[in-house]
Amino acid sequence: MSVRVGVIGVGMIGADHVRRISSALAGGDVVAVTDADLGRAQAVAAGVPGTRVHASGEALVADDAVDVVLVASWGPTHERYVLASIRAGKPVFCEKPLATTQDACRRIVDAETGTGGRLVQVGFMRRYDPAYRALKDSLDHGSIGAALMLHCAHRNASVPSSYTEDMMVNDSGVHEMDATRWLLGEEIVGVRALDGRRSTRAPEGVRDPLLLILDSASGVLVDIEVSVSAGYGYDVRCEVVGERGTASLGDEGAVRIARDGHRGSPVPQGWQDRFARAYDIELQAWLDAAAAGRCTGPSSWDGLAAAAIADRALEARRTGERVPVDLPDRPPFYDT
Ligand code: NAD
Ligand code: ISE
Repeated sequence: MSVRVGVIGVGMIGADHVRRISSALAGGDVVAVTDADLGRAQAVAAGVPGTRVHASGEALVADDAVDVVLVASWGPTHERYVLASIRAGKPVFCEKPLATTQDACRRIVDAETGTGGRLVQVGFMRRYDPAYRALKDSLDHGSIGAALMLHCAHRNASVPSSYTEDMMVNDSGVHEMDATRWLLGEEIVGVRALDGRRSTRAPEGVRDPLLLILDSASGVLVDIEVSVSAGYGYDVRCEVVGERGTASLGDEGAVRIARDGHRGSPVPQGWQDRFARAYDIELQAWLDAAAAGRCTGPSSWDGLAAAAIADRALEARRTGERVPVDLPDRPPFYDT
């Protein structure tokens, strides 16, 4: 049986997810879409016969023909659509970030924990990426001993003109905040921020690049470079320094070419190609879980924990100080 999917926000990734569900994955049919730009929604719907266009996200959530909701609109709009889905009792996949502040995530957690079971999966797709999974396996199996430090880089070739400075933290760096918690299996307790020399290619009004330094409950130090106008490509790196060795993300699927006196492999140009398999795997897992009446993967709690780090990182960038990250107790609802 296929679950009937409604998609809110069909910009770059929303349209890609519509294509993915309609032509690459099993067990899901896109039946409805909406977007603040209705022309865009109509264009996407035209590519999937039988898909209806709703005038608002709320109308899409209320549609009886929609079993599950996928939210891929801009971050600040996620909260209202996730809350609407929870109120309607419908499973919802929300692209990261769950919401752009810890307070907004708290409202989602409070609403979800008042229901009979999890409804929300957050789109932290690094957890499904084969290279990240292999890295986590090497840590979990003790191949390099206990982790001491993590060096991460998140480089975008470029970003759209709508990109704001805070997004370096709560839209881009938030991936590494979640990946770090997941890889280490522990919480972050403090964050510092340092600005690098501003790139002449930096978007207007954006101090780019940025270095964040996180420390974990057990004392692991994590540095995260966020660069959003790297130009040469989309480059996501992670190296774990352990007591007995190091482990780094592999170049999953990359071909090495030797020619004309050079040897090397192409750099992905965007998240679309670098994480294509991860998106497939995470959304297939979401569809399979929904068909089985379950909800798995990164939870609202994970969304809240990442937003807590992002909020403090923004404060650290403003103040120049190390800012502690104090998470509230995790509700037992999220134990399984
Ligand atoms: P985008 O600007 O290309 O698309 C966003 C779409 O949302 C636009 O079409 C816009 O018109 C629409 N929209 C804005 N406000 C809306 C509202 N209130 N109701 C309905 N539609 C609305 O942006 P994007 O790059 O596709 O990003 C969308 C979301 O996906 C963001 O949260 C972003 O962080 C996330 N994202 C995740 C990944 C990933 O690697 N997991 C990659 C890209 C984007
Ligand atoms: C975008 O929203 C994503 O999530 C991409 O994966 C990330 O690389 C980019 O910086 C974000 O803006």
